[in-house]
Formats: sequence, C-alpha cells, structure tokens
Amino acid sequence: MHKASRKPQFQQNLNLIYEASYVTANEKKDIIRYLESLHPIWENRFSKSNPPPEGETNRPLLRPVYWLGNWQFACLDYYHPPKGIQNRCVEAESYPPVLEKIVKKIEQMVHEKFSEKDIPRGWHLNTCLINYYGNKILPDGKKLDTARVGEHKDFEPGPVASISFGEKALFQFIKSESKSQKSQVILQQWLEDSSLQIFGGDKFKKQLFHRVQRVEEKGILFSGMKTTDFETRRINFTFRFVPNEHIKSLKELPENLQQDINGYVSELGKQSKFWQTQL
Ligand SMILES: O=C(O)CCC(=O)C(=O)O
Repeated sequence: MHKASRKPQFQQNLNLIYEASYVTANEKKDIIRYLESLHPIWENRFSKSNPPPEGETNRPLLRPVYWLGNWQFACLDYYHPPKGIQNRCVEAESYPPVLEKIVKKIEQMVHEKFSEKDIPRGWHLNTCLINYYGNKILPDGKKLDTARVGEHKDFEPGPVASISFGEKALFQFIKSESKSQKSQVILQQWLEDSSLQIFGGDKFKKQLFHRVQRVEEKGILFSGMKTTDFETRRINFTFRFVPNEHIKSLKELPENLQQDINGYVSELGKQSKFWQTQL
C-alpha cells in the first residue's frame, strides 16, 4: 500500500480489498488477446426517448466501452434500483473462459472475506463493464486526455470487483455532501497493472462516491485495441451483479428503446456473432 501522501490509503478494511499482481502473466496474455478481438463503441449519454435535461446537449461518453453479460447502454440510463430496474440491462455476450475462471475465484474470495449481510441473495458477478482510458484523437489530429471518471456510485447490489491493466490509475473514494461543497477524499489507491480491487458494504457502495482522478502516462500503449479515434493506455474491467430477472433480450425491450439503441446494436453486429443474432 502507498503511504506517500497525507491522504489516507486503503488499509485492511472490511469490505475493501486491494491485491497487486492478482492476474497472472499468462491470464493477462489471454485477456489482452481476447480484448484485441473486441470492437468497443462510442455511446451517447442521451437518446430520443431519454433526452438531455434542459440546458444540456447530448454528448458522447469520455471513452469507448464494451459490456459483457448484459449491456447497460448509457442512453437507457444504467441499472439504478429501486426505481430504474426495467429496460436498463440488455442481454450481452458471455465471458471468455479466462475471465470466467477469474470471476469464480473472486466470487469465492468475496464469500470468504466479506460479511454475508453485505452479499445479496443470488449475488454473482454476471455483468462486466470494460472501460478504455486514454487519449481521444480529435478531427484535427490533436490528442485529448479523457482518462478519468467523475464521482459516481455503482448501483448494482453487492460487492463490485475490478481488475486493471496498463498504466496506473488514481482511484478515490469521495464524500460529497452537496453540490456547493468541495468533495472530500476519504481513501485513495493507485490501481496498478494486473491488480484486483473489490469493494462492498454500505460505506463503500452506498455512502461514498468513487472516481478515477487520473491515469499515469508513462509510455504504455495498447496498440492492438480496435478503438476508433482513441489511443488506450489503461483498460479496466468492473464486474457487477444484476439480478437475472432484470436482464432483457433486445427484442423484449419496448419498441422506442429498441430504436434508441438500434444504431449501437447494428454497429456491434458488424463485428460480433452474438449481436448479429440479436438483431
Ligand atoms: O476504472 C476504474 O478503476 C473504475 C471504473 C468505475 O468507476 C466504473 O466502471 O464504475
């Protein structure tokens, strides 16, 4: 654990685990090869059925993404219980064997180390968001560093696990009282290449927000990723739980929502057999 700054770092905290070098070199090789077969997409935050709030315009996310297990399209507003549970999660591709194996080990670790009261019934990590961090290449060729995530909570119930590859990211838990007050960093950790982080329980899931403040730029680049207009220096997987009854196939979504995401699904279908079958 780092003790370089006066900001408190992660310690042996109940409901918070950090393990450096968790993913083996062979697993990492398989995961990178798998990632090179994916074609991540750029999503917009809003859509016709879910227009931007007054005074805002539609905008692309800061980074390309890919989801496994189920896809939470940004314009469907993400999974947000208790109210936002219907028509948010669309059945997606399953995990490749290398991730399946890692996820099983993580689930076992959670059952061993976390209090059972913080593990919802039926909890298993069936959802994965893959975030690509780096520079956006603008139309004039200039590069724009978008490698950060603003403060937010992950609303999927139970512990969330994350594995990271590439450059180190400064991950912070934040106390945010109100919009007018400055956020306060409660804990922070540099997430290193091949590391595992798991957090759960009321404090880390319900009370505190989290964010990625920045990602180092020490020369690591993933040259084989199929991202458009983007150069990737960090890739993070967050594994979450969505109850199966809240995951719908594309065809089960209301017609207007199918139309909202049709462009994304067509794009995915050009490269993915799974998404071709959903169209
Ligand atoms: O990239 C990370 O380490 C965290 C990503 C994150 O906060 C999220 O996917 O909700």
